[in-house]
Amino acid sequence: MHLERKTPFVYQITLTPESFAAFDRHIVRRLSSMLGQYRDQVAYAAMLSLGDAIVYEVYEIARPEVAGELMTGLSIVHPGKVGDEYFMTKGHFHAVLETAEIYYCLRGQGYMLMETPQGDWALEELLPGNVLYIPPYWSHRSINTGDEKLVTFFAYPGHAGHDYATIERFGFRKRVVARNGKPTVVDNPLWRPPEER
Ligand code: S6P
Ligand code: ZN
Repeated sequence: MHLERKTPFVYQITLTPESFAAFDRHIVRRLSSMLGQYRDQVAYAAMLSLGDAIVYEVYEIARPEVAGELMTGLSIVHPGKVGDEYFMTKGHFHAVLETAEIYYCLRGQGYMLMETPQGDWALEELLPGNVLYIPPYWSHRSINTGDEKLVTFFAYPGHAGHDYATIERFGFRKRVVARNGKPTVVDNPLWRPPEER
């Protein structure tokens, strides 16, 4: 456990089975925890009836959740689709909106969909070697558009916290779906501008 450590430490993100043992927490998000997040509810129910597939996993190094610390770890989004919509994370704002985050893509291919509380949106590609800087105020959701796992390293301030409720209720302004086999950005009809909420 890294929580109490007061001296520098190293851990590996070589993705060998042994390297995962370094992490303190392993969070597994399955299809059943994504209720209401995918546009095609019929496809969602049909897929869930066949089994509760893993959509993504998070490995974390535990550190005190206070300003001055950094939370780090790996996010792994599995390949797959619900209907024509790619597997993705729930997505969140940081509870302390004035906190940034870094993602470094190690493997796979996909996108980070981002949005501000005012409704500005952005999409950036996640490919091995890409470093994504997410400024304060931008909510974020990783999306796997490839056919292997999308693996990213993340680092964010210890006191950031998470607000999932806003995204659970309205989703993101855009969705990334497959059209003719290619990732395509479409509007999310359930989204509402802040002044209409
Ligand atoms: C946390 C950071 C990541 C995500 C992870 C899963 O601030 O952005 O560790 O937690 O990618 O996504 P989500 O939306 O389920 O937390
Ligand atoms: Zn975050």
